Amino acid sequence: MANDPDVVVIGAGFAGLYAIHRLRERGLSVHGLEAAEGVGGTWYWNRYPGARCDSESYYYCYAFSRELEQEWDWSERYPGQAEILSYLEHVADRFDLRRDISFSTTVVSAAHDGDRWVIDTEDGGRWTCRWLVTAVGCLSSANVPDIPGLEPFAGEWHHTGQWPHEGVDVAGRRVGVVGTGSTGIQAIPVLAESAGHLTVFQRTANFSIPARNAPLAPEEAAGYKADYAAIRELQQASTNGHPFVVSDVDTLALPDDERRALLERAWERGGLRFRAAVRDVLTDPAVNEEASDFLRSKIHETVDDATTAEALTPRDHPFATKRPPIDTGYFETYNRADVSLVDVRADPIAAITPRGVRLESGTEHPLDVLVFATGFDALSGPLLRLGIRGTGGQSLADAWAEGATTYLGLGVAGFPDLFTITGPGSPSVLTNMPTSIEQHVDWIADLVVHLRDHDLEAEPTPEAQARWAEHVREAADATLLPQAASSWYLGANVPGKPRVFLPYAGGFARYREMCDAEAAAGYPGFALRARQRAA
Ligand code: N01
Repeated sequence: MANDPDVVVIGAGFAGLYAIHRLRERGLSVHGLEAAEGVGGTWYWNRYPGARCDSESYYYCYAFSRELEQEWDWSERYPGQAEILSYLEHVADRFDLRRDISFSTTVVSAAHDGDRWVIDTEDGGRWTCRWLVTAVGCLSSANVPDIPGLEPFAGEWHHTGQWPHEGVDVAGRRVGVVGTGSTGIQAIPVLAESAGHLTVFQRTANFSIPARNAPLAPEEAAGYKADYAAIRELQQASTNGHPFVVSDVDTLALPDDERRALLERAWERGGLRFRAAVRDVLTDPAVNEEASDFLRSKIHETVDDATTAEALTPRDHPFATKRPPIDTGYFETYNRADVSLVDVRADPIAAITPRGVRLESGTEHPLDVLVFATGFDALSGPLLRLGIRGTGGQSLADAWAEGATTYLGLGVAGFPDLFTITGPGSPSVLTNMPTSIEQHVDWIADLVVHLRDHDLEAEPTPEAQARWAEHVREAADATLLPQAASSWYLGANVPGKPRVFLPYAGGFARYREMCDAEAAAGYPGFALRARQRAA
């Protein structure tokens, strides 16, 4: 298959590794192209201090191999970056995936020539294939704000998603962090431990729930291993791909003390389960306000200085309408004498100077190290970077000029035989990613086999795509999610990006059923055509 496999998979993180394995199993020749020097995707790049998964280890992993589930031992309730990377390296070796991956190979363009995809790489390589599968992740395109003066900054600066492998020495130095999303909230307490002084530049105060991370006791780990069949069933039937049952308690009907006790128990348990403990939290404004108020009160209980506590208290969006971070000692960090909070909503960053950060008021914060925990051009960004062109040379960037639209998050009208794992319009980032990834890969593999067996090509019909876009919008509007004006779910974090709610908020189980129905009905949302072979 000299540079011409049946399928090219771009990316070798959770999605790409499983796609290579699964497509191979189905008898296809597959090759992976990966920009990094190794496997891991998100977990290869995000090596910032404190990087850890917010899903628990026993279910933030593949479910496709019962042997793998039993063999691998997680050491903590929430797996750290290095442990997840080791896991993915183990998967790559165990399933002999590396022989079909080119590393340090960045895709610069991918064009459909009427018959095949032609993929060019930065190093001058060219690959052709019938089916192109993108496994580029949803949060892999770093968003470094365009603040004047970054070039002449005399200190060093880093984006958390491109953290140097050798680490960054912050010991005794003046460190600034811009951003208080999930990443900033994980990094800030760890950076504070060794920095000489840490300054946090906060634009939007965020809710956060204690992770309550701990070593995984051998009996607990053994319990999960014994129970995997039931755990996987729960995940498949869930809204978010987590093995939690969402509470059926009507919290508003409870007396005040019982409601408070319920929230306290959820707080003590910690993690993303807090959200599942409060029924209707994302659909009923009154329920949400109770939970939001409870979390605000915890910030005020934790942070000693009342002014700092209030500055850290979110009042502009309901709880969980932005992706809820979970933390280890985040709010407590602001009680340290060597940590200060700067409200850059009140006094925005005007420029980076050679010495540090200057605010619009003229105040300058001298820094040795500046950390951008400023997030990503999410979901559509990683796909737009690939330089994809479909029928008639139309670019994906043009097709998505008004916002990213897909059919089921899996394909785009005008782009034949292109399949997008966890693309815009899929549940992806609203779920436990490995669960969504496996569902997508299995579904794509079935479709590709169908196309191979019947010598067809496929692309979504414009009608099916328009219906799906409308459904994605309705699903978001049925929740409180669009109320967070600064959310990356809406593209609001990237200047000039169209405001479209990108992930599918209708729930994982419902989505999976719709995908299954699409396949069972013979793919009515796709135009299936006899292949037009090039002369
Ligand atoms: O990025 P974010 P993230 N000036 O976009 C601020 C996943 N994740 O990397 O809210 C000043 O959430 C921005 O402010 P605002 C998870 O899905 C998972 O933290 O736009 N500030 C915000 O505070 C998560 O949601 C895990 O006003 C600026 C922050 O930067 C997603 O990744 C761990 C600014 C960006 O927050 C993204 O999280 C970490 C500017 N010009 C992340 N531009 C695990 O589970 C942006 N900000 C392991």
